Amino acid sequence: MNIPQQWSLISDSLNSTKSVFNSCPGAASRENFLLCWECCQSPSLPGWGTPPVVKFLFLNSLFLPFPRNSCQTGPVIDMPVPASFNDITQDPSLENYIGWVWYEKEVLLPLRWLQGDPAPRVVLRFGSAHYYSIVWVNGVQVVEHEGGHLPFEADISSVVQGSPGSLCRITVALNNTLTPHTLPPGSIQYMADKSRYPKNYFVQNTKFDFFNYAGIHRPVVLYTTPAAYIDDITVTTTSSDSVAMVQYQVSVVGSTANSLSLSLRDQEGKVVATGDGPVGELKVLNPNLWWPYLMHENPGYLYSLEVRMQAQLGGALLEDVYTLPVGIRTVHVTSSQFLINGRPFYFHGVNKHEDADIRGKGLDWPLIVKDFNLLRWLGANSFRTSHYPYAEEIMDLCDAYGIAVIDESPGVGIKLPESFGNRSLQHHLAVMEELVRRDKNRPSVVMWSVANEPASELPPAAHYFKTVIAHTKALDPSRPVTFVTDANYALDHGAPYVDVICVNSYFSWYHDPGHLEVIPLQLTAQFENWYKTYQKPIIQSEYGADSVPGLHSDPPMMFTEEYQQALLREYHSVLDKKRKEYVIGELIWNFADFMTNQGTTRVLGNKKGIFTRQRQPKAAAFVLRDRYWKIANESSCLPPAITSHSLFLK
Ligand code: BDP
Repeated sequence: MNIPQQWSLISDSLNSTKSVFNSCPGAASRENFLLCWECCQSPSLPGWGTPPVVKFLFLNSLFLPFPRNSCQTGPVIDMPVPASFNDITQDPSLENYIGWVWYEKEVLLPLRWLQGDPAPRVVLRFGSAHYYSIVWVNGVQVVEHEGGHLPFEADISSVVQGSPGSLCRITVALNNTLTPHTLPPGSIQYMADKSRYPKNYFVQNTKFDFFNYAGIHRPVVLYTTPAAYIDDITVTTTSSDSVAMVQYQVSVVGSTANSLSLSLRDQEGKVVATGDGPVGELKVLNPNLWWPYLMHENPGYLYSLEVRMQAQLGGALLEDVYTLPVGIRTVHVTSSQFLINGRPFYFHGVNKHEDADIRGKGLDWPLIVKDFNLLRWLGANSFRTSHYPYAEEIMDLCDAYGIAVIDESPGVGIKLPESFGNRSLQHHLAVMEELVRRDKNRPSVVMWSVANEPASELPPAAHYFKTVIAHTKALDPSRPVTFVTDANYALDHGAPYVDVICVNSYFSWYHDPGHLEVIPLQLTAQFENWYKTYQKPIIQSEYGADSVPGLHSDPPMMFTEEYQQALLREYHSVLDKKRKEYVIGELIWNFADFMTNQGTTRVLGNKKGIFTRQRQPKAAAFVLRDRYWKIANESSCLPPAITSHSLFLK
């Protein structure tokens, strides 16, 4: 196979796969392709009990799978990647399956990837897999990774370069079991009562409210780099009226004798600054700043930083090139404001989920683009990645469209006392390292959220959140850090360490159900209590009500579209008063209906979406749309003439 051009194999109008590489320094300017897979359940692995057996065939449009001779035992199920495996078949045991599954795929690598002096470095990269993965290439274990939602990769050069011309077998064992020490945490409960449950019957308990989809959720790619390569780039920016500084740091692996040159281009392709060496500063005169959507007529302005490395290795001259989008912007928090480029920013946005019919949490371009069109229709300028890091492809579009992101870790449902111990803490720190490494250069990321609704009233939460937040700030001093709380303001042990108070409340839903009239009093008290205690700006990070589309009642009753509208309006009347003081944002729960575990309060999932799971608007979407455009119109910098029919294409 001949792949002459970087990206040519898989590029599309959105540069979708290129963007994966952009967020993975060390992977640019390289040949790459997506894989197709088989999956199967497995023999037993240490520490995880005896698993049943399931095999998947890893399907993908770019490469036809090789004949299914790689899995020698057990039944094989065709399985698309990226996708969750749960909703692909008609088998309820796979839908609710907990344990090991195995994916397998054979590919033939281009010969030139396997030869040369020095030969290129061949890397296998997963955008994410849920939750615990072990990967083998030709039977050799190449990487082990704990946790979903974040990428991991392995240098497989030494394994594949020994046998040019033969098939390369990639095998993945994946386990979706959650423990009190994973993120998110969970626990397995064996039902011992033999009169009520079959032998060895168990359930997985979790303290979060979304279906626990599993599988290989994001693209898997193979790519090459030279033997000496750019491993990482860190960029931060500062600016005054007419000058901006872009500080950079580049790390190279595989050679000490190398030279680095950098050039920064504007959107017209003009070089506006150049630099060299691993550390430095680029000066940009009259910069185009990165602004959020609806805060400027040209939101999401991105420069392009090209980093070029040359290295001498064993008599050969090696070159590696990486291109990073760079947005120039600053973020500051005062006691009552969130400032982007020195101007007050009000978050009028949503909470989302990665969730859809059939594909579960699997990456799906049509859905992603549809969601961005809906966000812009709504007049939303921001979202929180509730309750885990979203795909890099989504984050790329946030950078490009100017959607501000509160980037949340998978720290959701940390409720058990043992989940505040040192083992959990160390894992949480490692996850924050992975998240910051992945997203640190993104202008759209304006704040980190380390958790959602932990049991922060427990005393060990103080040390836990102090440590996680301090660690995150040490990794990235340029952004504020928070976690999202639903604890009482007087009892919260984590709140002293956050920069912004993010509070969830469900007045007249979970509390005083049906009593809309209590909202003004209770919400006002909520804001005043938090502000009096901490003098920090506050975001209403969740509020909302379930509604079943098509269900109506007047006067409004719970679960009707009218009740959802009325509840939102009650919240908005208080938010309108408090946003003049110290409330700096409101994020509806939720952008769209999403699947959950089955339960007596869930009718085919959580129905708090203002859009259905199929992305049709409920009545509440129009309430929110009027509101968000009204708020946006208060600033003088709207993009020109936006109508409901505009596609907002850039
Ligand atoms: C909040 C959680 C969110 C839930 C929501 C709800 O943060 O994950 O889905 O409640 O119950 O407390 O709808």
